[in-house]
Amino acid sequence: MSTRKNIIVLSFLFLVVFEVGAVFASDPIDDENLVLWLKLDEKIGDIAHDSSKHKNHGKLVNFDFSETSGWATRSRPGLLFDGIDDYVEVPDSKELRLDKEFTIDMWLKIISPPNSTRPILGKGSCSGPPDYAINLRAGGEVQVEIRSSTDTFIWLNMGFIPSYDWHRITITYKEKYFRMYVDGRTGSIGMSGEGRFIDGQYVKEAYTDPIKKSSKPLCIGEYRPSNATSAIHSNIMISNVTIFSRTFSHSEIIGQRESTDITLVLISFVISLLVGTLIYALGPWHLDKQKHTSPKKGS
Ligand SMILES: [Ca+2]
Repeated sequence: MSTRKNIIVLSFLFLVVFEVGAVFASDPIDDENLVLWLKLDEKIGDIAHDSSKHKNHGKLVNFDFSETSGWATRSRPGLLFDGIDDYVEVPDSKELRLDKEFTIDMWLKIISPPNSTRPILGKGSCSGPPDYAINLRAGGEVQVEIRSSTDTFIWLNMGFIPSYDWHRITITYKEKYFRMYVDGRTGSIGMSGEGRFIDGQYVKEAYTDPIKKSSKPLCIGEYRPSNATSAIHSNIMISNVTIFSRTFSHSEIIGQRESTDITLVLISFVISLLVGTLIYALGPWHLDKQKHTSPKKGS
């Protein structure tokens, strides 16, 4: 077997192993750093089940289970918030009190771009300033907010997210740095705010104080100021919310973790199988073989 043939066969085998691995690696349930995993694909009932080992199930509050409020039943699974009073409350637990390192990863679809800041997800946002939160600013700009134990806070605006379409939002935090991504990319959708690019990634230096760790629940879709009776809500859809107590690797950030993407992996596997077969069938070593055998015929 020629060296060139060995290289092509080994490359092909690597591709197969990589893609089969991608199928099995796409399930985060075995990750010991998984803190919360709300798939939001229930389609029935008023509980958002946590698929992590911690079982921090969320309670749906004020959902009408109509065309404008509740589980999505037509297209992609998810939870639709009416923007009037719908929210999900996940009880406080020690795992949800995030510390020096974490990743929040979720899929978001903006139904109505708000004209003022609205909540997406916040630890404690149902009763005053959150420990950490993801917000939606006027026009549909995603914002991250982190509060310290001394009640100082920082925020970073990620850029405007197009409405009426699903986008993946990923926020990582390690030591004193945020890294923020939309659809696995940094800086692709008009980033703004006070961050700066480091090694091609949009980074915000955070306060060195520890992150605030209140005993308040994690709320999705509601912010209620501590000194006010009225709360604000968001007209959005959300699916596949995960929180990890570690930062994602680059491949996890650019990769996908949806069941539909396993189909894509399988399709690309079949394509690579066909391409591999074609390369093998038409490979240049066949020409080498002809060259080597022809003198024998002549002799
Ligand atoms: Ca409602």
